[in-house]
Amino acid sequence: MFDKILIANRGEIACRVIRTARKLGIRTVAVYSDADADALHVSMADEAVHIGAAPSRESYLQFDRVIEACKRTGAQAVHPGYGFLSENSQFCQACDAAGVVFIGPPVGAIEAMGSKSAAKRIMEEAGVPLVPGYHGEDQSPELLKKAADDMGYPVLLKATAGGGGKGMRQVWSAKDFDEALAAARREASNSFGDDRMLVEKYLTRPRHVEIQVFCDSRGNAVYLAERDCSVQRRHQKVIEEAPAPGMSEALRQQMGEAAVQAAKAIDYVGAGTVEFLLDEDGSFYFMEMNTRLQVEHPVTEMITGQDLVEWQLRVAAGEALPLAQEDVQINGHAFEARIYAEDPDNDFLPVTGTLAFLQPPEESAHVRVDTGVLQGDEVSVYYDPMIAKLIVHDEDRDKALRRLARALSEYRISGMRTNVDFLYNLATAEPFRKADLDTGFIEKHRELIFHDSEQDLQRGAILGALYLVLRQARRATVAETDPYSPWNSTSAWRLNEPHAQHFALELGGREIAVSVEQLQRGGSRRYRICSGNQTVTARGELKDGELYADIDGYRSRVPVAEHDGVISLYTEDSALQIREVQPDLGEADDTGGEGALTAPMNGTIVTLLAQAGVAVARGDALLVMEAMKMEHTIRAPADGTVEEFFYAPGDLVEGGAELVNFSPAEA
Ligand code: MV4
Repeated sequence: MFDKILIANRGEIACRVIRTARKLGIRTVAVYSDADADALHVSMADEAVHIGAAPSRESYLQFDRVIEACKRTGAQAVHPGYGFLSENSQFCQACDAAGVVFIGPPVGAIEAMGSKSAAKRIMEEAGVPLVPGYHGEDQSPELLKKAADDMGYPVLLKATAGGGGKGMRQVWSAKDFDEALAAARREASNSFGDDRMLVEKYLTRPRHVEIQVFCDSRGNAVYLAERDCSVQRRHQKVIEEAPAPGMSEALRQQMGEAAVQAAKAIDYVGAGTVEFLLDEDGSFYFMEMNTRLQVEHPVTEMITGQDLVEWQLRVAAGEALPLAQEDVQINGHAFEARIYAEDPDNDFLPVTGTLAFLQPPEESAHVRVDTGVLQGDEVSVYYDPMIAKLIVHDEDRDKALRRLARALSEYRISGMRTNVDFLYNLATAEPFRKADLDTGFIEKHRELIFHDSEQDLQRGAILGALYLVLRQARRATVAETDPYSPWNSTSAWRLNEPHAQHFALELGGREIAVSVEQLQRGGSRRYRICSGNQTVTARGELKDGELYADIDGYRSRVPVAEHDGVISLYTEDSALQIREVQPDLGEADDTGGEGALTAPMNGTIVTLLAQAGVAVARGDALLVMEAMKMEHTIRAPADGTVEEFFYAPGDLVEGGAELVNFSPAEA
């Protein structure tokens, strides 16, 4: 076994490999870019070598520097993780030439699977089932059209040089074929510089089921059950599970043996994944083979009880596979959800920023969190925006799914948008619970999954407004000298009028109006809160970073985090990111000089909500004035202090009159 290995990767997979190496008593060397100098994987490793600037092409893909780092540190082997150099045959060759063991398959296997069409030909010869179709060299339109007519429509045109869903075009009838072929060729030529096509029978509701295979250098090969990865968005896996729902032992054996056959056809060694399309009638067809450890390998680990990185290390060191096929056991069910810094309301575009608040669910025998980041870390533009993989296991699918939903509801992240709510909606969607899976799942159930209903938003706004008035009250109390002084009143009380505060809250990409009326002062404050068509009676308390809310008698404890003006409320079924919409006070120079705030129009001062000389936060209500039968809350434009109020409650003010002398906090 190795004494020292180098991990040529970063993030969660680097941390994950280091954990197993440490378990086996193997010393570890990390490599890092400028952007990862303080990254978790660097601090976890025994040694670390800087290999270049932040962009991957200037660091993690610089395989000469990686090999140089192996030589410099005496690392005997290199684990490539996934992505980066993990399927780079040149890197594999360079390792061989340098006498560094590449923890993965031989270079010939990587090359054989590098071309989708070459891979299909190899599998065909090995007797691995392929989707009925044509993938020959003769590319004449007449021959391709005849192949399509013979197999029957719909068919799928796939660019030979394509992959990952790129360069695919459905053709539903013979009359559309010629035009579709011409268009697919133009697209393939533009995208890949290669317009060769293959034609396949189009499977209308396939599932993506992949088999984990493992081969050692002594001719042994096993399959470690399967994973269902059908829930994808734009060919990116979102939630994976093992075993595949509804998989019979017979079908598992058939697919497993086909996968082992595929691996043997290319003299495979190490961890590999054979991807199949599983049709509704139980037919399965080879799609591609990945010559690396997959992101989703933990679900296989959870149901088999095996550490696949340990298997990789043992096999790379020349040992035999730890288990024979008859010893492979499957226990229970596992899910993996990929937690990403991305904005579901903005087409899932990656977001960057600081993980201001990061509280994963508590780990246990049932809950595992594979991550490469800690609270306070940056999610940068340079790399995949993965925050973590959340893996759960239990004795059956229903129990495991309940654990997934709960763990997602306990995953608390603020400082940037994430896909956690989207994952929660997915995990709790009835069709997902019923395992009604196919590769079109997300599109088909879009309404269910993206359901920020008006009701949800209003409930979120009500909770947000309760938090804000309680926060106000606490600030006033903290500052109080005389608890009954009108200057400390936060009830917006005024003579002969119901006293209400109005908030405009931004959440779920919408602006929601909420009004809060205090029903009684002092003691345990009660409020009437209205938003849209919902009116509730609420009371609450802020304690130890949590909002104890009682909304119409329903009590809940809601963890809260605030960062950069964003309030994150972690309710049972979602993480609400709420921002108070600031009134447009114009540019700083429109407020009559440094710090002064002016009356937006003629009106009457209703109440002062801050105290001169007491620090306030950006967005805190300073005073309320009434104009044109509307209340206007004047808020702090920044963190700072009210030096002086120029008016008192009841005063009439003209539009444009200076109301407050405000001093922003030191930058
Ligand atoms: C297919 C197919 C239906 N019929 N081939 C998508 C990318 C590549 N992995 C192969 N893909 C597909 N090939 C035939 N003959 C449907 C897909 C497909 C898909 C496959 C697996 C996982 C997700 C997918 C999403 C869309 C389409």
